[in-house]
Amino acid sequence: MTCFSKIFAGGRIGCRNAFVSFACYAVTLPALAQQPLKTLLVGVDHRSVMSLNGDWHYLVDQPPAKGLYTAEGKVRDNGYALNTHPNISSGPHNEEYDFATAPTLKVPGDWNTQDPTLFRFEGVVWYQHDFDFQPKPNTRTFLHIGAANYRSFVWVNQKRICDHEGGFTPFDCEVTAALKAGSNFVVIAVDSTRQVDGIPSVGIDWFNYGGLTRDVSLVTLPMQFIDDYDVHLKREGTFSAANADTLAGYIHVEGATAGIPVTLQIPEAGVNTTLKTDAEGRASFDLKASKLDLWSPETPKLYKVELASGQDELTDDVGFRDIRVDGTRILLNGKAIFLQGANMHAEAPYRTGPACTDEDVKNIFGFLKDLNANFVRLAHYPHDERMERAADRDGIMVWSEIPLWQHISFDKPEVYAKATYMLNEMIRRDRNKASVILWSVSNETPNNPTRTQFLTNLANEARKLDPTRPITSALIGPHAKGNEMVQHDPFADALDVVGQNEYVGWYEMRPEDADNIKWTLPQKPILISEFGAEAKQGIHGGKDQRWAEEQQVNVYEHQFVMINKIPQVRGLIPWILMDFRSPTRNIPKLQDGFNRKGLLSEDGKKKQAFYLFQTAYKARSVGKAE
Ligand code: GCB
Repeated sequence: MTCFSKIFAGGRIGCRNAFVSFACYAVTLPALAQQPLKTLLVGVDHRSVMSLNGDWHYLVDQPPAKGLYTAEGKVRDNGYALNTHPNISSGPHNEEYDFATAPTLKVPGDWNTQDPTLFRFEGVVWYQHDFDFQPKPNTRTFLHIGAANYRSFVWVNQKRICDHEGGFTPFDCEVTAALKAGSNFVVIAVDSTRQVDGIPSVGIDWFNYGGLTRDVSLVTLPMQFIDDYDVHLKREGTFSAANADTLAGYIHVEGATAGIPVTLQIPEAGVNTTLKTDAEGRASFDLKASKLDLWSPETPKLYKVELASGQDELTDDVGFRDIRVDGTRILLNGKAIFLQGANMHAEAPYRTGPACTDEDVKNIFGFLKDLNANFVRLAHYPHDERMERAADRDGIMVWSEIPLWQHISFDKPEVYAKATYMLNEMIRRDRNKASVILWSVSNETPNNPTRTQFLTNLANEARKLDPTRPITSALIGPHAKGNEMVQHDPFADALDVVGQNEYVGWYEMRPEDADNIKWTLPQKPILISEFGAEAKQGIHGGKDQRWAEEQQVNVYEHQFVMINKIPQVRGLIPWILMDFRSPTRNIPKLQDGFNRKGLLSEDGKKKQAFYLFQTAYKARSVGKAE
């Protein structure tokens, strides 16, 4: 095996380790996910649930987190998890903690922005919450956690229930046997410590918000219930708008044996059918609907899809559309499209902290609409499900990504298993969202054979999980040789749509050099998935004055000249819609802990570059759909 030592993302200094060499490992990567997906209920936000959002008591487990981990790194079951109380007035001294009198944090939310002493804390925080519950006979109850960053360990009434790794996808833990009538409590230890073998790994250019960052609820379901479904426009050999009336997919009933009836109704589309589960509890279908109004940014039509089996029923809002690649074109419902978008971290405008409320999402989509965008890249991990719901309703197309960002331990099979797990969780949660048109498996990873094999396997896994959407990734490099830039990353071969990140005019060369660059890029649809420059809102100056808004505009104007000369570019995704917190950005008075490449400041103030894009997108003056 050849040992490769490659330069990765060279030329950019400061925010990253630019030069990395890779050891030689002979690894056999599993072709498919090795672990079964733990329970993940699809469509929880469309079910009636008992919300556990609100005030949760918390305790900080100072590193090395002896409250959670033994010296050997095992998880303790006998400490804070028990939620016992100290003898304060009499009896022998016992416990050294007390959730009942501890302060509280709001859930959903991070701990960093709620407790000033925890602003930079990365480690273990314990959460505790009391709730009343009345079990109903013949039901099963799940604790649904929208996301907890990064590892979570869950106990209910002192029983260890489950754990989960991954900071941006939901998980459901069955708590039926642990619950009792009356008062109950849940204790969750959340560990935000970054790990070399984590996804993402230790180096990130965003803020590592820790905690129960998304909604938490209890979901009570009948013994047999619908846990997963996929209802989509069937992908035929060639797309024909006149014949776009066949729906396909499946409904899975957990706990069902073969022959259990499942009904699928979409009244507006004339669908009313009863299916039967197979031995795995899955009822597949392929059926004619009446002529459908297809989902598109111009007409984001959603249908009420009603599913029922036995005692369980669920209604979702689903759009139907066809997305595919044809040569270097991206076709939506058979029509070539050009994506006018912006990148976005899951950060709330005005208040910072993770975006996790309806208000946050409304603000973000307000900006996207104002920009005349039809597309958003939700970087660099799955965002709150509200984002895709809003995108479905508002007609904004979405790039959705798992957090394989830059330096990942690509040589380790267990990391591959984690990656497939996260991919499964992302696809399972969002496959019924018409707005999601691209699954991305990575961002800016170093070009070497181990990485390429890992990501190619992962791209194939994504395709297998969902054959209806193109697969993409954001590539980085090459370096300019004179005015030539040739993208030779072999991983592009495994992609349907190639994301090309480049920072000409900021991390390398001068803005005007962009005018003369000759790009050689794969003959596939290319999205310029990141480009831009920092500018601090309110600083004005000449077009070459770093940090001035005028300079950011200048970089983009030259980028537009360059991009207009690349025939297969099918989308623009400037980095980034809004300034975002990043602890690696430490120039006082300019950055102050924020990456300033936003078209908007973190408090929603528009920089001049916002207007540049607003005008260009309105006029459709940069790039062509075909
Ligand atoms: C990139 C990364 C993004 C960074 C950005 C930057 O290429 O994908 O996560 O924040 O550059 O600003 O350096």
